[in-house]
Amino acid sequence: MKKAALLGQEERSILETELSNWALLPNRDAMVRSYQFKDFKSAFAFMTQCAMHAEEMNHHPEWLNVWNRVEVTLSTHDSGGLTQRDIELARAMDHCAAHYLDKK
Ligand code: H2B
Repeated sequence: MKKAALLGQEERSILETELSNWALLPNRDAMVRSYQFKDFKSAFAFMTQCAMHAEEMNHHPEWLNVWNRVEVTLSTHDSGGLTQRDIELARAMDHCAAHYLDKK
């Protein structure tokens, strides 16, 4: 598959608008967000739903779960940095999270 192009400056400004809960890492071309749910069950249900999306998109998060918290790092390994694929996965994850965060 052709390598996805790295995001340009213009495209990265979405991190200040729609995806303002995400932040750029200082030491790596990647974006991070932390989600906090009401308990482990919600956190894991969220992860299960995200896993299905990730597999469908063939784009996978780096993540860490500690009880009700899920820390996510997104970057396109094949391209060595942020691409549109990360934006799409971030959107999908935020969409899934909204469902569980509402029930906090
Ligand atoms: N996930 C992420 N985050 N970046 C990738 O470059 C990537 C992936 N590539 N999931 C896919 C799978 C690739 O490794 C397979 C071989 O298609």
